[in-house]
Amino acid sequence: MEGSTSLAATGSLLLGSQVGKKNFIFKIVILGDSAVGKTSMIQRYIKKSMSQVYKPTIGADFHSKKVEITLDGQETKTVTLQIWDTAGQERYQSLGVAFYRGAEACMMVYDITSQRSFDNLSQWKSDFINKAGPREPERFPFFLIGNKSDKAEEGQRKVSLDDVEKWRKQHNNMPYEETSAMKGSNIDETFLSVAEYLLKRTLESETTAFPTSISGVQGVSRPQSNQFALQEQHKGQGLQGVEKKRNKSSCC
Ligand SMILES: Nc1nc2c(ncn2[C@@H]2O[C@H](COP(=O)(O)OP(=O)(O)OP(=O)(O)O)[C@@H](O)[C@H]2O)c(=O)[nH]1
Ligand SMILES: [Mg+2]
Repeated sequence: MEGSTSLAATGSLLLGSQVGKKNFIFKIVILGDSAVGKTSMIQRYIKKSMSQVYKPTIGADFHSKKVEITLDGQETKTVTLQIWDTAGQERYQSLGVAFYRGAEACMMVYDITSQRSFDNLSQWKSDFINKAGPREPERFPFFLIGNKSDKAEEGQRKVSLDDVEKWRKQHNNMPYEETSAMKGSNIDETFLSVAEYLLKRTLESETTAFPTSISGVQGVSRPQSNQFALQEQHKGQGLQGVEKKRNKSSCC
């Protein structure tokens, strides 16, 4: 099942659990300042289209998408992502508790042309931790996304990649990706890497007694902890990948 659901229908969801043998459901919360493109990213991912007219999200919306994932050496698993699109506008912030609870990953989005949206990330993160109350906040999987990468090609990047690198290092080497909901660049890949991470972590925790039975995601060598596995995986692809893209666009 794919699509969007009103909040009224969200009460009885099975979250973060394996249902039967092959169905995994993961709740992912997307947050960040107003107009950074959270809704657009989700629309692009689920519907393969987005609106250029800005319509602020009120409260939150939730969407679901099924993906098939094959980890190295594993049979294909079906994963259902429940993606919670939250409102960036200040006036809805008090609603956060209900929307954040039970999240298994958080995608923190800023707009690469808005310094303010980047400066507010730390506040968004601590607010999420306070409201969602994860058991081990320092190990909770946060992902940093710089959206509107299409504007970098037009020379509109305002947030320096050095600042991004510094910030993510201060935040436990948070994995970083750049996306353009407008062009559809790196959207599917970013959601997929979150889904792969969550699936891998779940499978590993189920087989702790047999630690050699699970290999890394996309060829990543066996991690010491799940979170570090992802960080290592992204270390080589995140900012360096961005750097490559930037060079490419400036050269051609
Ligand atoms: N150029 C460009 N514009 C984008 C991109 N993503 C979103 N936008 C535009 O940015 C505006 C805001 O997008 P939304 O997706 O509604 O932003 P939001 O983060 O959901 O905002 P709130 O719901 O208020 O929190 C819209 O006019 C989009 O068309 C992108 O990748 N590139
Ligand atoms: Mg929105």
